[in-house]
Amino acid sequence: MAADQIKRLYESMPAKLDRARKRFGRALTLAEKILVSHADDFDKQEWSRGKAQLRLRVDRVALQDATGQMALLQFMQAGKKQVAVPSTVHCDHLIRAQSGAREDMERAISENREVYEFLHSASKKYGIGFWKPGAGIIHQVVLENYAFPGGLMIGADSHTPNAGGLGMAAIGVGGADCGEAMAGLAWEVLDPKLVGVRLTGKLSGWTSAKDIITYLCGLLTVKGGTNKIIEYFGPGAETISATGKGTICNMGAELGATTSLFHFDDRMAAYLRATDRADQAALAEAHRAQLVADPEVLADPKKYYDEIVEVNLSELEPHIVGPHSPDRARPISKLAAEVKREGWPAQIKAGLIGSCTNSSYEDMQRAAHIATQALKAGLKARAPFLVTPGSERIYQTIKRDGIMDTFQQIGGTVLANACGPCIGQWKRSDVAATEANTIVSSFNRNFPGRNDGSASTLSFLTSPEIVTALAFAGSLEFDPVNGTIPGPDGRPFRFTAPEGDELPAKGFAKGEEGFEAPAASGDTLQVVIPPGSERLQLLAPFPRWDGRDFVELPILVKTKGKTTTDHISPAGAWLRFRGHLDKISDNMFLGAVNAFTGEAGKGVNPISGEAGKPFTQIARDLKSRGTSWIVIGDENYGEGSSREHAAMSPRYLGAKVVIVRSFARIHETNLKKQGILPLTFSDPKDYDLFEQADRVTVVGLSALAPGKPVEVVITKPGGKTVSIKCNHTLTDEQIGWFKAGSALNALK
Ligand code: MIC
Ligand code: SF4
Repeated sequence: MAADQIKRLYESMPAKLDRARKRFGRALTLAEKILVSHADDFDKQEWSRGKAQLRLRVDRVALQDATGQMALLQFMQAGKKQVAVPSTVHCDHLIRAQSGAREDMERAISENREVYEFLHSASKKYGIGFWKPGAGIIHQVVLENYAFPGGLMIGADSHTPNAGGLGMAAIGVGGADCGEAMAGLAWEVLDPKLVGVRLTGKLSGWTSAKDIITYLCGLLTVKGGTNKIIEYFGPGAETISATGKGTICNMGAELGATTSLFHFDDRMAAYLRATDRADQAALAEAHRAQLVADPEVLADPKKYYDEIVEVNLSELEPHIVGPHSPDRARPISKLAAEVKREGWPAQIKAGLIGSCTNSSYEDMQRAAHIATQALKAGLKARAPFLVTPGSERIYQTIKRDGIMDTFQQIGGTVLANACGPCIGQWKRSDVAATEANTIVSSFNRNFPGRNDGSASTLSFLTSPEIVTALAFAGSLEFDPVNGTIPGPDGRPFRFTAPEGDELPAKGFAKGEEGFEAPAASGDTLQVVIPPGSERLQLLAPFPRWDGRDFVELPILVKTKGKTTTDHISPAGAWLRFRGHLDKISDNMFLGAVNAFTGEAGKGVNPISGEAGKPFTQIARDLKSRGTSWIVIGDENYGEGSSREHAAMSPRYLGAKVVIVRSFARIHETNLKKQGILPLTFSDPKDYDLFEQADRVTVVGLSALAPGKPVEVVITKPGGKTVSIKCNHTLTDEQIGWFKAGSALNALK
């Protein structure tokens, strides 16, 4: 974003903040400052945390190549000539890691040509900045180029909050939200509750920014942040680099938080300067007071935040989380005992560093510092070591400064500047698909099947420096802080704590930037979608609600336990169909655990009674018979990714209602946007009432109203009925989406 736009925002803020202080009768947190200064209409807006629906004007929209396809297809349906807010597309998810950066890139460009051409042509036509494959991962590129203190952005990716490292409120949303904001509509979100995290003490030694967030994941759990903004402050915050802050905010997504952010400080200004934005740094410094919370808030945080968490960084131990969930946390010193107790395979089969979460210069230097110690001692890495740099800038800089060389000397492979193994784009041949095996990474997510498509892989997450040390030990039972490993001479070898500069002393090196600006006028340009493509399919509108109640619908699936978007609509090899709704729907519920059988991905056809069929086949059969169906789900349903395919595929194949114990924020909105009715049991125990052969009726839909519970009647096979109450969070406008068949239909 150009400095003059930021200047305009900053100059408009004081009056808006004064108005808000008057109206609320108190001082403001940083999150509130950003929200009120981006209100579509401050005076008409109701402000009530956890209750009001905010209508906001965002400064920027970011899309990546996997979710961005649907976002753009939906934007195109709005019939606009140009995007209404600055927007970018980043080609990062579709590059498969196989044999190293150069070959992987060549393969990706040929395999994904159609998709890249579509994204490129649409970007050019509609005024969107285009970052080519290889330019870097969306969140790292946004941090380096676009994030700024006090801004508000949305992105079609759940880790968009990474920009909170620079004091921006950056929020992950579905593609439909992005399409609408790009079409010029206000963007809506539930007024979040505020969690204040007060950091004291100082990061040092082995402990890094990653440990703050992995510790908090354990403390707050994967749903602890739902519909909340997590705001970090306190003296400890200043001991964390801007990129370290980015890591913390990035993984706030693992808490389900709406977003996370830090108050503006000198470390942010230093990062802005190092990334060629001295003008923006100076602007932020000149407006410092409005880019942090008011002094009254810092003096008595309990009064202003709904919850307060205190973390003393001087006492924090390095942490590691996993397997299978990012909130399964413990200090690294406690892991060995747990590995034994649980019988997890101790041998580490791969160590992976980088990704959008931990790709900073500081991360790379600290990891290389560990590797250098081991090399000097004559040790060899005992597990394959893979590095995914977050951007071309990072790649060129670590190459220039010899860091890459160090990684290569330990036998590491530097992959393309892309998501790669983090999103299952990892072609692995060293273990069989069902072989239990352990990997460690510095990524942010570790759901089953995520990295290599195998649910038997146990994935642990920790800081890059700990991953590197573990790769030398080759064992999960090694505690690099307190333990030793045998040196080449048999004598015990002990690592010393990692060190690294927060910013490169010689500045960032630059390679081929990979950015392409849009055309000045796109009117005569065409968006390229080859006819008959198996990668891209224009969208047809979903049918309108017919005005009738849903009567005796069969249950396609009742899921048990964790049902993330990776369970509902897996990524990996399926990424190739992200622009083709019909084809991608073949992956629907592949990872979902059937509560009736315990089996993943398969169920019973409720009409024919045929058992052991993939859910998608059953759904297609029901659809061909004109029968709609419902989904029953557990806690935090739809956790994880922002991919709206997890809502669109069910909608496309006939889902009408999803009833769960609780929802993750982005997925609940995605369901609403696509015209599916998301309900929660008012008594979570009602989950147990649903059995395979039941039929489910939703009563009184024409009287659907905000805040009013809905009656759901379960009809048992013998005809007996049980009536329960369910809640929903639909606003008047969202009820309009439901009636129109989707938000997009309502817009037209
Ligand atoms: C992820 O980390 O799960 C992803 C892949 O980046 C997703 C987006 C997607 O599914 O394309 C996300 O986090 O939203
Ligand atoms: Fe890419 Fe992984 Fe980051 Fe998602 S979490 S944007 S897949 S690197």
